Amino acid sequence: MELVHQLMERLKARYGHEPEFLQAVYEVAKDVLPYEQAKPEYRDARIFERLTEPDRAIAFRVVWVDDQGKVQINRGYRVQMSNALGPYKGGLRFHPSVNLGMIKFLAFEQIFKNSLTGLALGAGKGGADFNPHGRSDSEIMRFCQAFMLELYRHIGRYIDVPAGDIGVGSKEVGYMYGMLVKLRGHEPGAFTGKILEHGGSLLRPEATGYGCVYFAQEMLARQNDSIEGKTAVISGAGNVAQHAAEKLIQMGAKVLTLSDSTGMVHIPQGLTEEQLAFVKALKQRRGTSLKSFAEEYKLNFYPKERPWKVPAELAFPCATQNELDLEDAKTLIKNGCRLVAEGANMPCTPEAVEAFEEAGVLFGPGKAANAGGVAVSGIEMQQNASRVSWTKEEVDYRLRTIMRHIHEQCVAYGEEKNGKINYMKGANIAGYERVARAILAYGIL
Ligand code: NDP
Ligand code: 2IT
Repeated sequence: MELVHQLMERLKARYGHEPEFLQAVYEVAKDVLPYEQAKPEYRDARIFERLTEPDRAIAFRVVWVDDQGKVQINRGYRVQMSNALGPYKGGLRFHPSVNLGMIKFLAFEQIFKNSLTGLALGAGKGGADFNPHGRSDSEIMRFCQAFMLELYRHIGRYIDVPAGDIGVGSKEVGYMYGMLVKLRGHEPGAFTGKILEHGGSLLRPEATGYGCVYFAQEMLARQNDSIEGKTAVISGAGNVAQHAAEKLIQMGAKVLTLSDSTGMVHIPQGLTEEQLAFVKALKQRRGTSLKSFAEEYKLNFYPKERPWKVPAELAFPCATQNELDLEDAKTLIKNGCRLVAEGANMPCTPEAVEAFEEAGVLFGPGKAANAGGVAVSGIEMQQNASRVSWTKEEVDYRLRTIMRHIHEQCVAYGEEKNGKINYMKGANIAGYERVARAILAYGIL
């Protein structure tokens, strides 16, 4: 642990103002550095430490005109973290809290996640401090076009392939990809999360949420248990939360909550498909509140609250980072929670993760549990490369196979002496091992 401490001190001196990045590195370092020590080739090549420094970080100005005719100025980013396994790959986040440190944390997580998929995907992430809440469609279009006027220089199907994340769905991808087509011609493999007509893949919108539930199913199956009949709490009401809810309902679970940046809604009878359709329609417009969903169906809405006080057997944090802390973890454990699968990136604080592990709660870290999204992005790239479109069944089969494979790797690298699986450790080491082999073979670059 001395080694971990020394590395963190070095990084803190340089990046003390990037708390999420330091948190993400620490969570991997505590498992990977001791492992690396036992492998002289990797240790001497300082592979893990090299991975904490991005290949490059691009920051740029985005200027656009709002509906009132006023000039608006935002900051855009693309962090190209590692292309050891393939072109840089990862989403774009549009949220007022975006800064370089946040994008670095997400790009760093992406290294291990993308490696776990087994596909030829490097790691990157980007975004802007643009707040889409309350913006008109034409404002969002102009922002996306202005953003792409700079980003296009840095992306390409063999170089860097962006996709969506918070605040970026298929609509925003359409506007950005449209600008790329205008500037450079068709290159479907240079962007994923596209609509079908632009070369998108069936099931890409569903993939992160569905994959997260498939991963939870694998964790339960190893204990001869299943999702059917279980109660579940979900945070978030966006892409990941909606599709996690959809798959949980299909598998016979009862979804008791959803949440958004304004608060939490409690659904004691369990979310119905009709109610889910209402939420999907509501959230097509960014900046709308779940309060109107609660009003429509006479449900209780709790402003500013998160779902973790509602007793449930399964928990799926699917909104944002650090949205579930130690107190929340203790409450969930006290109320009988058996499994937590992270749909979001780093939604649980390190203290919460530790509490789950100590209490024997099955804990699926985001880099494993939410890898279904980037996996189907990889599958979209495969279809684009061969100019074919696979059926929903074909893509779903591939997604399930990849989630099962990720689970197997977590088990292989994360089994403790007592037979329990430390999924975080398993995901960190399995993800690292594949990247390390690739980097070592390139030589010192
Ligand atoms: P969306 O923008 O579709 O939805 C995000 C949801 O989280 C919204 O309900 C939003 O509230 C809520 N939210 C966002 N920020 C905050 C905040 N600071 N506090 C409280 N609530 C917040 O994004 P996604 O569903 O795509 O992403 C959710 C998470 O999943 C993120 O962590 C993302 O990195 C991760 N992820 C996404 C993947 C994808 O394929 N999209 C793949 C893998 C991980 P509101 O509705 O009020 O805006
Ligand atoms: O966090 C993530 O894995 C994503 N936002 C999806 C990335 C992608 O390239 O599909």
